[in-house]
Amino acid sequence: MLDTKVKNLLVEQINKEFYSAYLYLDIADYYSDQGLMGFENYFTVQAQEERDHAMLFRQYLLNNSAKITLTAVDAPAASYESIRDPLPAVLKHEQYITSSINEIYKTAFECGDYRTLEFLNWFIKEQGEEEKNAEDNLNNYDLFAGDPKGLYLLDQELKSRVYQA
Ligand code: OFO
Repeated sequence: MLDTKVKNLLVEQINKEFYSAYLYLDIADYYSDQGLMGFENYFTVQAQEERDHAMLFRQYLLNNSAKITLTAVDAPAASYESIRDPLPAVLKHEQYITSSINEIYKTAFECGDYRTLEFLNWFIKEQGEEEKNAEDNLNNYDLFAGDPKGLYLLDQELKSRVYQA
């Protein structure tokens, strides 16, 4: 049986992952509105991955006979002034998610809950990739998107991202 603190943090993480999905869908919609369909594709795929993360937390809780009470997912509050704006916001959000997962890890460790640590290992690694991708997108934008041709090529590259379940 899961420790109550660990269980509650895992349930909260379901909400945070669905919020991430919502945030990225909102960003995808913003880019669609700007006519950048590669950026739109990239963040739509990212939203699908976030939904999958939420489902992994849910399944882990169910596998451990935990009772889940879902809570309301906040609306993404951001409005963007420029097409660069979402990119640092994404990096900041992923850093926040990393700290949230680290907090669950720390709590599980303190409880001697090695099963949950094993489950979280995938997410610890995944957050490294999430932050790296967010940094790369921001750096690529700053390096290459300074003129319409560079922005077009970056948009084309982001169009190639495919969702893999
Ligand atoms: Fe679920 O990794 Fe991003 O937020």
